[in-house]
Amino acid sequence: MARTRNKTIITCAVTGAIHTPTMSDALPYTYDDIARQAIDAAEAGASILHLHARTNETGAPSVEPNDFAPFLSRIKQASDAVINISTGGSLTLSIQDRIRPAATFSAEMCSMNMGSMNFSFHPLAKRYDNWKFDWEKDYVANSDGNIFRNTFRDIREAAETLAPHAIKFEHECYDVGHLYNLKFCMDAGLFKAPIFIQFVMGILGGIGADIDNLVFMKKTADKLFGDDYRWSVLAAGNAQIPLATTASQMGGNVRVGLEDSLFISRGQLADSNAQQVAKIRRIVEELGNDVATPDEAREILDLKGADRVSF
Ligand code: KMH
Ligand code: ZN
Repeated sequence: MARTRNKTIITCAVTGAIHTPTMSDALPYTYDDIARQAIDAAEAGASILHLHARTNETGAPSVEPNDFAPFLSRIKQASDAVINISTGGSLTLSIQDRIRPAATFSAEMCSMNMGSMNFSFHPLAKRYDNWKFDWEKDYVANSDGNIFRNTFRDIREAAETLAPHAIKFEHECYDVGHLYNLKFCMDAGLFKAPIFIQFVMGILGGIGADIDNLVFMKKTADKLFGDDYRWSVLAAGNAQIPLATTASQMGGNVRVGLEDSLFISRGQLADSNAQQVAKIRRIVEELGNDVATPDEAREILDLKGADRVSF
């Protein structure tokens, strides 16, 4: 373990669906484009690929295993990156529907959202005029009234259903209270150390993306979990690269990808997921850290291995 402790794991969240309407032509939503961008992101240095699926015709969020299968198999053939399947799905779906893809494919990792919140991005509805698909404007505008439901009962149901698959969770914590939810669930025996926490920052409805808040999240996690956790930062929008840089200097790991930010620098849209991965990799390495390979990420996070997935 000591050999890999100073490595930075880069996760790339390739398409998203919960809060990522297709407001950039670079955002992949077809099977082919998701597969191609995921493979390119892995080649650029991402050792974990966090994946959602979309209905190819409409670009709408999908939790149908049939919408995951075409790109999962292609990615697996071309790359040894760890596949992390979202259980976030969409704001309007039940937990039973949302966990179906992770259970069907018995992935090495999947997300686990650690609390209910008004996950909102409604201000975007006023800022954009050109929507690619008909459903997008209403979905975005109505997010001010939607609860992203992740109750303790939901979390227990997801953890118990997925337990036989030995999936490592990316615990998405959008605020300090979610760390306490996670501690409660750990004490109840739902999750095993070492847990992997994603500090999610800058989502409206959750904690803001700034360094004071990151330090507070980290100190709180230290207090609650001691040495029993690994951590990473995902900051939405323009805060993505700056807070990932800070996290990497604090000993944490990083998540980038078009799911969380369509930008490569302030006001400039990214061309691809790989461009964001290459940028954070360059920064991480120039500042003195090494980037973890997929096998190093497996060792650090104690994953079951790519030979034990069902795709
Ligand atoms: N895009 C993140 C802010 C999930 O997929 O379960 C939320 C997310 C949740 O990644
Ligand atoms: Zn996601």
